[in-house]
Amino acid sequence: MLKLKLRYPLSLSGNYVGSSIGQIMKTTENIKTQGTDNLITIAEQFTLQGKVISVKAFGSGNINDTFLVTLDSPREQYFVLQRINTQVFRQPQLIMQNMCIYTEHVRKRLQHTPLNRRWEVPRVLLTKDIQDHWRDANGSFWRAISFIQGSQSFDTMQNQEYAKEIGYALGMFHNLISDLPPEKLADTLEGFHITPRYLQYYEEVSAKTHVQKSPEVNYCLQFVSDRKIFAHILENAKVTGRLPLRLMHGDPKINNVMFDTATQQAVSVIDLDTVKPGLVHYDIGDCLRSGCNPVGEETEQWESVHFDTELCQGILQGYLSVAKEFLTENDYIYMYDAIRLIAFELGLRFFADYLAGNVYFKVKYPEHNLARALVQFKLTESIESQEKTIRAIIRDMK
Ligand code: GN1
Ligand code: MG
Repeated sequence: MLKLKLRYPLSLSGNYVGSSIGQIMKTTENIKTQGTDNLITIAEQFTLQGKVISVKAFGSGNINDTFLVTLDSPREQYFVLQRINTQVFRQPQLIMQNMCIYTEHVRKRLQHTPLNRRWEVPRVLLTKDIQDHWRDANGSFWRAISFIQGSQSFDTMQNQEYAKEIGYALGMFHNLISDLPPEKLADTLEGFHITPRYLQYYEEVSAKTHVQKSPEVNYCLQFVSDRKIFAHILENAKVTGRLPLRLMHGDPKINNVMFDTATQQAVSVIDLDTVKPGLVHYDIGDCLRSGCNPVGEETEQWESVHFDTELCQGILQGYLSVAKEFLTENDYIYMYDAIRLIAFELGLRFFADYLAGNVYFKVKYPEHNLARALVQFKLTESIESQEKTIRAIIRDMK
């Protein structure tokens, strides 16, 4: 049905600055590429052993700037250097504080009850002055994290075995923090995954923006309009106590799970910036919306986007093999809604950002966020059309 290539010019009334979320501003300044010399100097702040050989752009993050640092040290050959986007994460020191509490908790748990397979937790690397971050002359916030040795991640699901491993990884992540009280961690990103707030932001933005109408834009406008009541489902369940506040990862998409290159087993969950109080359902939804979309979230072929229920079964099987013990009856009841909601929510976030002039997610071209929104909405449609099957998978797995 939607066949247009996204290459027509946009007409916006101006960049939308300020929102009910209160954290969204033009971030171009913040994502300027750094000169290589400069990057080496920054990496050296975190280099306690060896010499920096190279610093290269790494991964496909939409918010922070990430680099892989190569050292000539035999002990630790790589580490990950990141510039935190402080327009999004307004208090980056809270991220570091949370990471330390989280890491310490998991380290103790694993020491007390070792697992019978490899599991790694990324370590915060300190500067020469024993600080967990470094501010450059422009005020940018830099931090370094250990690289999980001999591991790699994937943007799309490889096969059914990987699906089980991705599920296992999220389950293990939740399991290891299920005894850490949620209030021990700070809120690093207020409003994150609160769908009604994204809806409110979207309504504010769309009221102020005159975007050129096209079949794609009309489709998105209608898509959101038809699901306004549904947007409240998880928040209502939270407010009424049907779903408890727990700790969550916040962004357990498929490429945040690291696989051992030799054993092909999941060995770590990375990207800990949004580990904070929330619902595990945000994570379950995010993991499934990214893991069960075989063409990946960056495809421009949104007609071929679909939700693969076999992969869904694999992920849930892996997840429940380690998460069963802390899940309640209500947790199962809301699983289907979580999968549908988080796909919809991400589409809504991309679409709102497109309307706002691409102020939050990094883009490669002006319609990038519209293309991403279409992918998530098509995925949502596919989830909705397979509701019975997905609910049956969840029911049979309890
Ligand atoms: C952002 O930057 P990255 O790629 O780790 C976003 C997630 C989205 C994801 C979609 C803090 O994560 O919520 O699901 O893009 N992170 C934030 O790819 O908004
Ligand atoms: Mg992330």
